[in-house]
Amino acid sequence: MSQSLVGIILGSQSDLEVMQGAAEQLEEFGVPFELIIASAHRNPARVHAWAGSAAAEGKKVIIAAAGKAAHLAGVVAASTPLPVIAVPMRTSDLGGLDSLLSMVQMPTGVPVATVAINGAKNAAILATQILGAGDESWRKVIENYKEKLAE
Ligand code: RP5
Repeated sequence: MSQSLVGIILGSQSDLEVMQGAAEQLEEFGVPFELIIASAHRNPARVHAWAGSAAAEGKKVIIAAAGKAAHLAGVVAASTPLPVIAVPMRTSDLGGLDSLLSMVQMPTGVPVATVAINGAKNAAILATQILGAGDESWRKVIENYKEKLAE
């Protein structure tokens, strides 16, 4: 199996259905990825260990999806030099505005790139674009994708 270039981390099993959209898009692009479920609240040690070793393992980008008081992307960003893309999950009480504000309002110094509420597919596209910034073959994948979009 190829080395994972993208790491996807979900705060809960309940985020998986939406985040399949990111996994499917990466599969379509041929980007190798790893997906784990670990909560910043329930499994902080596991999150810290996973994020802390991601760069050394060869990952280039992280996608972190969580809902409600969604600390996960920020916690991951605190533990890795890799770029982190945050996906705010739609929630039953506040519609995902809670998740969105928790992610997009990161204080200066620890940025995360936040996509739309439930924006799983965009997270995968952005992750591949980040790969493409330093690798011609991934850039070509995005160019082909954009050509198809325009058709
Ligand atoms: C967050 O709380 C998860 O990311 C999920 O979106 C939300 C609800 O989690 P569950 O109670 O469904 O496990 O930690």
